[in-house]
Amino acid sequence: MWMRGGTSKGGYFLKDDLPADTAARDALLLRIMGSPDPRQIDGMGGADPLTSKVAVVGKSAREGVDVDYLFLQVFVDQAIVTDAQNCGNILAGIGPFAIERGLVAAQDGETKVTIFMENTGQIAVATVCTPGGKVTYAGDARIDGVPGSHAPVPLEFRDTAGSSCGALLPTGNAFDEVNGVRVTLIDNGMPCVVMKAQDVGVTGYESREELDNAADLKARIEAIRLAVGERMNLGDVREKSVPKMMLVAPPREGGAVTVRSFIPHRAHASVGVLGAVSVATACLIEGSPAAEVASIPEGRRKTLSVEHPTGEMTCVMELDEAGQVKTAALLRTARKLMDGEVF
Ligand code: NQM
Repeated sequence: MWMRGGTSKGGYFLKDDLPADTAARDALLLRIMGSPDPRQIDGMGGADPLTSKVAVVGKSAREGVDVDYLFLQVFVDQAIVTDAQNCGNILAGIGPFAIERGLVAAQDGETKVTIFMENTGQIAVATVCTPGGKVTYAGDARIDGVPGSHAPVPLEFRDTAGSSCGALLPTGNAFDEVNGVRVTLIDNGMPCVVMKAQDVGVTGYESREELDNAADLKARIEAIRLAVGERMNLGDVREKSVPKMMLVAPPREGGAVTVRSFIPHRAHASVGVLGAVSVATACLIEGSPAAEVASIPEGRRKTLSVEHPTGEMTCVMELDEAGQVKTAALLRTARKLMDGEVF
């Protein structure tokens, strides 16, 4: 099934429909997407990392969990398929897909689907609109970066800290200095390097195109990324799509912070879901570069609007008594685009 999940798009497969051998599976997925090729002309990929994504879904044997979800990023112009990152946008389509494929029984009204995210070993709960026991994609919810309105798919994340890096702050520091730039190395569901846009010579309000054309900036950011891989417990990140590089600036539209992200070699058209959660978390860390530019409301339940190139993404964060983020919730939508056979 081909679906849009949040602001991304990709192929959703039943685990049993793909080869069990990883090398054979990856070779098939490269062929399906048309990679490696900058235009992905001989495949389904949209010549953009945001539309060259795959979800592998199966019924879960874990207690209290409905389905297991493995996310795979298929590189556009390199023959790489990586499971080194999760994806909260593609996650938005998992609940509807699981119900459509009969992995989860739908209730009348709405159906909660508990999802084990295999990439990071964590749980998310999606609420899917199922009037009359059938998935509907129609509704009034709007998310920035997607035209029109659709059925809401609220997502709730628990205990995402240290998903891939082993700790929220893998170096234990609110910031580290790398190549002369103060950066927060953080992972609250997505490994991210968060720095002030002005510290790398931009405003943080640039468009995706402007950032994608800024060759010097990209080279500087990539040098920082390669330098921090080991420190973030991610190893050699040359062929990985993490960490994501996050450039923050003060909000301009009444939100909490503005972000421009590299994922990691192209600028994001909006912002990733878990990427936004990780940036919002960095804003709550005293002494971090993000905290210096962010505007944070009082209280243990914080609604943080993360402004991005095509609008904003609202993260609702619950903090515990020690001020640590306990849960994060976001609104996404998803839509079934095609159900059939791919070659
Ligand atoms: O951070 C793009 C996306 C993502 C990831 C990326 C995402 C997340 O927008 O949870 O959703 O960062 O590669 O789909």
